[in-house]
Amino acid sequence: MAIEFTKYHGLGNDFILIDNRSSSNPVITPAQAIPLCDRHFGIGADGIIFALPGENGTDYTMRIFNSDGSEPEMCGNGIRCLARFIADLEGESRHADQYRIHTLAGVITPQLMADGQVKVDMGLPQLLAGEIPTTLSTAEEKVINLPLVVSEKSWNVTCVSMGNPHCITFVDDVETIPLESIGPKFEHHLAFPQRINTEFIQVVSRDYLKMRVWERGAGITLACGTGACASLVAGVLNDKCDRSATVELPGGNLYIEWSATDGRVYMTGPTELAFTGKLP
Ligand code: ZDP
Repeated sequence: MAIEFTKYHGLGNDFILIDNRSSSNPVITPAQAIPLCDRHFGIGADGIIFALPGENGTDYTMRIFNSDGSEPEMCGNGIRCLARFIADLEGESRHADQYRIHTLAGVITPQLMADGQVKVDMGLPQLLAGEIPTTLSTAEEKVINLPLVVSEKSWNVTCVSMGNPHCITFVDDVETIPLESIGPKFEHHLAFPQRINTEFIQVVSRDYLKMRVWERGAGITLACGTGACASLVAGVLNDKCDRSATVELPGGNLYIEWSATDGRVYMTGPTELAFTGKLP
């Protein structure tokens, strides 16, 4: 039976979306996801996302496979695309502008805004080394501005989990970072038992950050929502930025806020439908 799919992207971070509402098991396996995500032999995407029936009283469940077939806990740009996809699927029968989505990182709540953007309650960041996870500190300690040797160079890193793990380094100029060569060395460093997403951040001002990312399981991408959230949190922990800021990524801008009131991180950004198609 032909499987229909829809391609969406958030700032060029692109995903194959599958309507999986009639079953709790993804209709595509991680092994099948790899060639589908391939940009030459397949559809081309940074990952594949399934809209599944809600678990634990939520509206829907999201699962995602990276382009290498691994399964991350969460995906910021992806959950914005998922919210738009579900709204499009529901069409006339849609009665809410907010969804409660079950993910491996807990319940995440995207909201469709009147201007077409999607604002997501990304939940609480986790900061303890044991939660990231990383061995850069003892399990109950935070990892803020600690040295990590990669490629014979010592980098000062801060680690934040947004459900998925992130390692953030502040640099003077993100353009000079040889992402292609050092990204994989961060990703597979022994200090990160679940591997890691790696962000390099240039602080332009206290409310404007410039970011480049090497994603776990996907490599260089044009944007990473969880990464932008983790980077703002890292900026606040290092007193380099305010609690809200614009994060400029190669694919465009996200607006991120770490609320002083409820401690949760809010991400606002666009999504766009690219095309629909059928798998043979
Ligand atoms: O944690 C990981 O393995 C990431 N590659 C997941 C995808 C993150 C994403 N780019 C985002 O926007 O948060 C989708």
